[in-house]
Amino acid sequence: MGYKVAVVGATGNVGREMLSILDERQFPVDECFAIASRKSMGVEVSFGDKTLKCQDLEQFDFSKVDFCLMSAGSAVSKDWSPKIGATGCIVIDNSSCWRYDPEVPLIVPEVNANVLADYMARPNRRNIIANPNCSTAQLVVVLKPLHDVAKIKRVVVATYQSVSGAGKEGLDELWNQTKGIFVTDAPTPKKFTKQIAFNVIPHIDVFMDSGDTKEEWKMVVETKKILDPKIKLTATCVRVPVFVGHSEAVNIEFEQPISAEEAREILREAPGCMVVDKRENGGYVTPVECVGDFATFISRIREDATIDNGLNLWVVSDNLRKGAALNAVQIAESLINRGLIKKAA
Ligand code: 11C
Repeated sequence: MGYKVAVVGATGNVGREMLSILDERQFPVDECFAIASRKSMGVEVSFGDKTLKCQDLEQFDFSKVDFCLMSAGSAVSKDWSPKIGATGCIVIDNSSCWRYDPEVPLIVPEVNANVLADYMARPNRRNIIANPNCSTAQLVVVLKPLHDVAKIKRVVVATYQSVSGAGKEGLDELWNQTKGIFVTDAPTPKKFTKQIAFNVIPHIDVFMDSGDTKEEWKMVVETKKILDPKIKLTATCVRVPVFVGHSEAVNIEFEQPISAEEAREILREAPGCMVVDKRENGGYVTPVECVGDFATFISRIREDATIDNGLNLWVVSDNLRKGAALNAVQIAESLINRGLIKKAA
């Protein structure tokens, strides 16, 4: 008595995580379909203890499924998400293609799942729900419970983003360069603009006219759409030689006073958050420790004495999970738990 789910982009890093998370969370799946481009037809992917053979996106009948978890890049989403949505299937889209469309809800369930009821009541909805960028998802999960108590005025964030955010090519480039530096010569950068092994690069996505990168712009626009348009946010997004797990150094200015101890207590109770904050050697979380976890970890919670009502935090999460696959599955769970979805015939 479950649902039929299609994962589009099933051979990619995020697609594989989607399949794994559906199984780990015992999502009520009656039937699961792995969908990919024609060149990956027949490729096998794991779904729990089963193996699924990829089917061709162009040939698949989406009218027979309830949910389509879409992670095949913006170009595919632009073309396919509206077509799939038109069949009645709910598309949860992980690309940046639909996020900024005012008709499409952008959802992080711990923050704004309440928006879903209005959306599902709209007769002319396109059946597309957007997943945010990974660096935004983990940030807003932490900002929301603090905002509810002390109202956030301004956020200054610096990110330390893993290469898996750039897909398999990003992972391969870090691996090959790291080996190359010791064994022969480091291969010339292809996916990244400069050497990523033993280096950091203050550039993710394209440059905008303002001088910000699009990754930085996304953090601003998405935080406003998901949490509160009044929050001012400025970001510097940096690629670091870490395989999986994005980290963020976050400075927050609040309207009302809030102590580090109060923030720690609030975050301990907050959905999706896990506080690990001992003021001793190793009493904080680093990206390698968050891999494979569902939580967003918060460490180094302390007051910023240079401003009124200021706090500093260190936030770490698995970017392929909370930043992508987990959030998408949670959106589907929210629709089910709120009684907002009917099963496909
Ligand atoms: C990165 N955040 O780490 C990007 C990946 O808008 O969904 C995800 C891009 C997006 O490179």
